[in-house]
Formats: sequence, structure tokens, C-alpha cells
Amino acid sequence: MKKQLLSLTTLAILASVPATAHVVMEKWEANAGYQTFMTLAVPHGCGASPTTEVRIKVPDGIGVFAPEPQAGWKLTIVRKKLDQPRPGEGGRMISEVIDEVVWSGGNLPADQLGRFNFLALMPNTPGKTMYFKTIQKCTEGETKWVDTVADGEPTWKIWATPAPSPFVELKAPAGPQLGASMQQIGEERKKMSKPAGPQ
Ligand SMILES: [Cu+2]
Repeated sequence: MKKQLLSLTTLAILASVPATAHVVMEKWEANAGYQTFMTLAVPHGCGASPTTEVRIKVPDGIGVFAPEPQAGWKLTIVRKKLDQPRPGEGGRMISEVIDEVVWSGGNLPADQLGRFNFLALMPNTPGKTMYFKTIQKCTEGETKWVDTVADGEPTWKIWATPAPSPFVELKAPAGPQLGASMQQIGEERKKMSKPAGPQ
């Protein structure tokens, strides 16, 4: 009898940790330096209230970012000017980056799963945790999924916070994303652009 009481208590504690029911990145790991297709999963509303807006803050260090439009939602891209323009792909200078992306005007029932997709070029910093802080607005109420852990602490500690920020941990990839280095590809390109066939 006592044992059963104990296990019921344990169950009650487990049930009060809704780690799997949070707003999270679908995959919690990504390769450093890779262009990565990512999905933010929204598995519940605010209590019984449906989700009407999802706002993601793009973390510093993301090189390229492209959100996917979602049927039934308005997509807004908020940009910010860089203090210092920096070279981007193909050598052209970048003076503005995407700061936030907002899907609004939707109506995702509280008990249904919503998935919001984007492409992000990860910085080449294995071991770093990238936080995609998210604000979820509902017909009634909102949740700010913005809690993080201090640098140097294990990322799992985030699950002890009230509203963990969605995140991915960057790991060192086994090789270049395209299976070859940009230098190898550049050399091959030069060969291909040579005039072919008899002159
Ligand atoms: Cu949750």
C-alpha cells in the first residue's frame, strides 16, 4: 500500500514536467557551418486557447535565414541594420539581416500540432547552443519561450526552467555539407567552364 502511494507521487511529479509538450525545435542538434532546414514545433496553445501568432528571434551568428510561408498565416520579416556591414555569400556586402520572423493571423487549435519551417545557415562554432527565442500568442494569453541556461552549463538544465527557449546544439560535422570543399567545387567549375569539343 505504501509502495503504491509512492509510485503515484512519482507519477504526479513526472506529469508535472511537460518537457515534451513545449514549443521546441523538432531537431535539437545541427551541424556547425551547415545550411539547415529547421522546424519549430508548437504542440499546444495557451491552456485551452488557440495559437494565433508565433514570433521567432533570429539569433546572432546566423548567416542566411529564410522562413517558409504557412497557409492561413501572414508572414512578416523584421530586419535590422548591422552596425558594421560584412561580406556575404558571393562577396557582396550585407548591411541588413533578418532580426525576427512572425507568423500571425492564424488559428491553431490548442490540441493540434503546428509546424513552422525555415532555413538557417549555422555559424561554424561547434559546441555552441543556438537559441531561437519564441513568443507564442493565443486568443487569450501568451507564452514567452525565452529561458536559457548560462554559458558553460549543460543545455539539459533548460528543461528545469518555466519556459525554455527553443534551441539547437551545434556539433562538428564529419565533412563539408556538399561532400566536397568549396575549393574543390571551384576547381571543378573552372574545368567545366573551359570550352568543350573541337574549335
Ligand atoms: Cu509545454
